[in-house]
Amino acid sequence: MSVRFVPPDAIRARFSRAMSEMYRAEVPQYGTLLRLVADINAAALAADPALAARLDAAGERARLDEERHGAIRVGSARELATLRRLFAVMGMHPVGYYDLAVAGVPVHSTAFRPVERAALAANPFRVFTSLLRLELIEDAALRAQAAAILARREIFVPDTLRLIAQAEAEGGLDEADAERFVAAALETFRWHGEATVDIDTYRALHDAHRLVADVVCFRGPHINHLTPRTLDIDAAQAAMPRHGIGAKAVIEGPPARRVPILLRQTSFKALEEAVRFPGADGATAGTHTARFGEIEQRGLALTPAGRARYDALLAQAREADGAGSTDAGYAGRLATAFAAFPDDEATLRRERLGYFRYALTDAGRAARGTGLADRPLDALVEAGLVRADPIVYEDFLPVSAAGIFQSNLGGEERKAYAAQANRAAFEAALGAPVADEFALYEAEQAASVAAVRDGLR
Ligand code: OOG
Ligand code: NI
Repeated sequence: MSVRFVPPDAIRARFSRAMSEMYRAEVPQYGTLLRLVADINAAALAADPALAARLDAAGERARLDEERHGAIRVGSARELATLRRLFAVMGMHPVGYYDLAVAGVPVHSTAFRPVERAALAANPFRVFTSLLRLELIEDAALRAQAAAILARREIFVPDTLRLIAQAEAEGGLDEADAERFVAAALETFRWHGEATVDIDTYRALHDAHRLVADVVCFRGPHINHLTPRTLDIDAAQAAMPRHGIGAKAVIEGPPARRVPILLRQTSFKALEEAVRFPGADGATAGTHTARFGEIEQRGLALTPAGRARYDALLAQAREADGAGSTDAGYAGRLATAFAAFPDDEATLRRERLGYFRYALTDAGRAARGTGLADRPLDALVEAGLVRADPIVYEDFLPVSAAGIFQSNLGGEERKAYAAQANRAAFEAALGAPVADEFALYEAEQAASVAAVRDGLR
């Protein structure tokens, strides 16, 4: 192998930057969000040196300014499977299965993201990727029409397809081809102000579900938001109106806590944008609403036991009086429900509710060879020989994702589709299984424990 390949981490970092620049040019409010989040993060780090030191130690501080996720929606198995290959060139792999039909959104989804710790530290760019479930369109004629429109479109430019195949065959891309690849891949996610269908077709698909129109009526899966990561989402939520940005009513996910867990998210409502619809007698002017902005705060990854407790408490807050999550009392109900969830690291760790990365302290390194290697982990931590740092949650939350979708699909919570989750169908379309996110966190924790024990031996 004589060519020098650009590492996938570097291609991903370039792609993430290029997407961010494109979206900032397309949606100026996104630029405002980026500035707001940068200010809030700088203030949070200055106010909390311990947090800054910990993020430094975990390799998370450097990535913070670059950190964001995006979201796209596609319409066919071929599109999804090709995206899988495209993202693989950049070291992004499908993790997790999210069923959104239960929340009245006719899609199921995965997140393409780096999986190794070093890759996450280099650049954690993730793309939440949804596949339309055409079978959930009730009207058979409309369903067939949507399928026919999707079958005709090509969302990738020829260079993208060629360079994916080349990277697969040769094991990577050299500098010039990596550059070409990023530029070509970007084209798939660009906004098009011109629909591919006439306005009547758009309206019929829109009436089935706004999301169906969004996926079917355009040349490609325009990036619909990019989300920077903040260290203080409550400050971000409060700052949005001051910057002329209308925030959604409630922050999705867990309430504010001393130890952040999982993922909290807020967004601004999707923009109503001018679109031209082609027709026999020339184009018709109309609008489409899809693109928005979002901010997230990430915290401790929970174990299955922790997650089950989270899901139960969230359901309790949402279902009290059947009120859902949009009314004024929700924040209070959420805080009340989560009073039952431990909020200090030691308890979360001892009760195995969250995942931690373990490492020897100086005292621990000094204790090498003193017969402590097989002592219980909790005892080693309490003795100050081992430190435990939270492993950050790198994934998404289906209930939150549904809330984000809904706030951008006209506000109301929609009724669930009767259809079951169908992970097997999703993986068949993807052409690969999705990784189990819990297994990834578990493996990282286990590797850190093994390293600690080795270091003590
Ligand atoms: C994806 C919504 C989900 C998140 O952060 O949970 C999402 C979409 O609107 O396509 O991005
Ligand atoms: Ni998002």
